[in-house]
Amino acid sequence: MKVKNQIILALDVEEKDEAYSILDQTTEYLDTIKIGYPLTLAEGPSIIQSIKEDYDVNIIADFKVADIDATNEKIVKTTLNWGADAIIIHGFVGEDSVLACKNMAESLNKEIFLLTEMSHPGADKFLKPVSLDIAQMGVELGITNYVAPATKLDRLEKIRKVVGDDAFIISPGVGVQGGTAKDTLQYADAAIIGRSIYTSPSPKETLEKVINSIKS
Ligand code: BMQ
Repeated sequence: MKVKNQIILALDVEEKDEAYSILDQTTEYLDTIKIGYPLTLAEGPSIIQSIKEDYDVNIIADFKVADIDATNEKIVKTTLNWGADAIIIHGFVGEDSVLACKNMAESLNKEIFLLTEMSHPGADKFLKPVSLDIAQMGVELGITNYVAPATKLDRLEKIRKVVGDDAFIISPGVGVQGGTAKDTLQYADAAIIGRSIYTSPSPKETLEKVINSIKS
C-alpha cells in the first residue's frame, strides 16, 4: 500500500454529512482514510461503499477483528465486500484467527493490517508484554502490513526491527495522544491522525501544517 503524504485520516466522526465535509476539505492531500466503529455503526456499513463511490480514497476498515477463525473470516469477507481496501485485525487471538483473515483478504485481492501494540497507556499491561511476539508471528505468517504506536517510539522502533524494513507500518497516536508525525515517520511508513484534524476549525490548514512539519 502507498499512502499519499504519509498521512492516514482516522475519520471517527458519527455523521455522514460531517464525514463528507472533512473529506471535502482534506482529500486534496490524502488518498487513504481509516474508518472504524464510530462512523460505521452510526451510519451503517453502506457508508464504506458511499465514500468509495464519492471519493478517490483507499479505505482501511478499523474493526480490530479478534474472534475465532470461522467468525473472523466472515467479518473480513463482509467488510471487504462493502468496499474496504484493507481491514485491521488483532494479533493476540493467535495464528489460526489471523491466518483466516489473511487468507480471506488475499482471496479477495485485498489487504490486512496486523495490530501489534496499542498507543494508549492501558495497553502497557496486557499487550506490551506480547506485542513483539505478535509481530514475529505476523512475519512468520507472511504478513506485510502492521499497526504500531506513535506514542511509544521505543516500542515502534522495536516492532520495526522485528517486522523488517520492507514491512509497511501505519502508526496511530499522532496529535491528541501526543505523538508527532515527524518522529513517528522515522520508523513508520504512515501516521494515522484523527481528532487533531477532524475537530480542527480548519482541517485543511491543520493537515497542511502536519505535512509541512514532516518536510521541515
Ligand atoms: P486520534 O488521532 O487519537 O483521534 O485517533 C487515533 C485513531 O487510531 C483512532 O481511530 C483510534 O481508534 C485508532 N487507534 C489508536 O489510537 N491506537 C491504537 O493503538 C490503535 C488504533 O487503531
